[in-house]
Order: sequence, then C-alpha cells, then structure tokens
Amino acid sequence: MRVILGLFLSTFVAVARSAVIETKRATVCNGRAELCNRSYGNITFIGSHDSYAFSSDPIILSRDQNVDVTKQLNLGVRLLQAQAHMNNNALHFCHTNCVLFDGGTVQNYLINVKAWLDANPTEVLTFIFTNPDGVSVPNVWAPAFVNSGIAPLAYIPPNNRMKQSDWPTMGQLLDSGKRVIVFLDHGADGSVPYILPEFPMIWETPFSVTNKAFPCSVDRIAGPLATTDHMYMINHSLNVNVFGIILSDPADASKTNSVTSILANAYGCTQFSAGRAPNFVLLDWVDVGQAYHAADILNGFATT
Ligand SMILES: *[C@@H]1O[C@H](CO)[C@@H](O)[C@H](O)[C@H]1NC(C)=O
Ligand SMILES: *[C@@H]1O[C@H](CO)[C@@H](O)[C@H](O)[C@H]1NC(C)=O
Ligand SMILES: CC(=O)N[C@H]1CO[C@H](CO)[C@@H](O)[C@@H]1O
Repeated sequence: MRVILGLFLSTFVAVARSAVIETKRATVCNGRAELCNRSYGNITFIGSHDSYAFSSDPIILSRDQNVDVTKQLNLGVRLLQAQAHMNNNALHFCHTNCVLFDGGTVQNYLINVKAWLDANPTEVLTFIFTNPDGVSVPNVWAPAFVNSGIAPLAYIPPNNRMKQSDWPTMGQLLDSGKRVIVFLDHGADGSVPYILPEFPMIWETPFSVTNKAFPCSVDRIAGPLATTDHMYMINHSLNVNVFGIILSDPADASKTNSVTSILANAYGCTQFSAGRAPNFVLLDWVDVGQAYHAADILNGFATT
C-alpha cells in the first residue's frame, strides 16, 4: 500500500512539475504568438515621448500627451520615455524643469507602471529615461526601481555592448520573468546592472524636429559598436518653433502619427540600419493617429 501510494505521489509530482514547466513557457508575447520566437532587437515598438507629461487641458503648453501612462500602455505603447530632475530632494519626471511640468516622483510613476505590468504578465516593456542633470544612478535612480518593485523584473544583459542581433527572444525574456528593459542616456556606468547605457546600444535621430519630412540622420550614438549593430529610435514628433520656443504641436498629430508619415520616416532611416526598421518609434499624442497599425506593418503583420 505504502509503495503504491509512494509511486502515485511521485508520479503526481512529476506530472505537476512538467505542467508547471509547460505553463511557464510563453505562448503569446506582447499580444502575438509570432513574437515569442523573435529577438527583442528585431521588433518595432511604439514609444511615448514625455510619457508623464499628460494632460487633457490644451492650456498646458508643455504637455506632450493627452492620456495617462496606463491608458498609453493599454493603447499599445511599449516604450516609455521620460526626463528626470531633482525637485525638493526627490527625483521627479519634469520637462526641462519642474516649474514647466511636474509629473510627480519617478518612484510613484514606476509604482503605477508596476501595477500595469502585474496585470499584463505577457508583456515586455522598455524604458528610455533621460538624466540630463547626471543624478546618481546607484543612490537615486536605483532606489526608485527597488521601492516600486520593478527591479526584480529588469533584464540584466551579459554585457553592456549588446548588438541588435544579440538580444534574447521575447519568449526568453518572458519565461525568465525579466521583461523590463531599462535604458538611461547619461550616468549608467554599470554600477546598477539593470540600468543600461543607452547610446552604446541605441542610436537616435535628431530631436526637436520642425521639418514635416523628418529627414533621417544619426544623431546621438556611442561606440564601439558599428551603427548597423545598434538598435535605433526615431524621434517622430513634430514641433513648432514659436518665437524660439520649441513646442509640440497637437494640431499636426493625426498627420504626424499617420501610417504614411511614420513609414516614410522609417524607410528614410534604413540606409543607416542595413535595411532594418526602427526598434522604437517615439511619438507625442500616442492616442492620435495610426501608429500601432504602422508598427504592425513594420513588424510584418499587416501590409497596408
Ligand atoms: C523558433 O526559431 C527557431 C530558430 O530560429 C526555429 O528552429 C523554431 O522552429 C522556431 N519555433 C517556432 C515555434 O516558430
Ligand atoms: C526584423 O527583421 C526583418 C527581417 O530581416 C526586417 O525586415 C525588419 O526590418 C527587422 N525589424 C527590426 C526592428 O529590426
Ligand atoms: C522632439 C523629440 O521627440 N525629442 C526627443 C528625442 O529623444 C530624446 C531622447 O530620448 C529626447 O530628449 C527628446 O526630447
């Protein structure tokens, strides 16, 4: 009897264990089965420029988004960009300075994103944060990631010079539970292994564009990898120069965020990327236009 029971139990444990392994393997990645087997470095993601700078009030000229971060994510945004400054001894997301637009603390922002990540376990998300004041990564940035609960989800690559072709697949990221990729433009010196230096691995087109044709050029980048071995981000937001002040123009958003405009910008950049589409399309007003359809086209899931 005891032997039979033991056999039964060990069989049960083995079956349960294989079931656990089976259910752990991702079958849908960012909404599509096809993406599970594709490298993170070979996917076009739609990004939200100044993601924290949302307001539905047109009087607020320094806003760049209409809807809040959770709504942006629900629309399909999978790259969140934001700029941080110190304000009252805490790290805040603010545009240029915190008088112009104060989006609250980085920690509260990350707590909010963590809630979305928990509710959406099959999604991979990227942050590109900017640190123009060179605020300490280990002393100020890292605690915000730890306290928000995002640090354990953040991917640590084998090195900080990952080629576009070196990145794991989306399925591998999801299976490992490391489904948040964190880039910082200044100050990521490797002291916090999941806060990655942006420009050795990603190049950007120029920012504060005021030309509707979005001519492509390589602006911010760092070596030693070749340009074609970097991922890249197109800054596809149109600004208006109002007496020397660069403002984002909501009136143009439906044209700027159209399939035609996004694809033209993307194809204009393929001369620098060995023919590859942009990894990130950074937009203002992510609730306006057809950006998610443009990404489907660039990812090969739609033709027109
Ligand atoms: C995933 O890719 C590998 C190698 O690129 C291939 O052998 C395998 O068949 C693919 N699996 C699926 C489910 O597409
Ligand atoms: C992914 O690879 C395909 C095939 O090489 C290419 O057409 C596409 O542009 C690539 N996308 C990105 C974002 O690298
Ligand atoms: C106009 C525009 O989108 N500019 C942004 C381009 O990207 C850099 C880095 O993420 C931002 O700092 C710019 O504001």
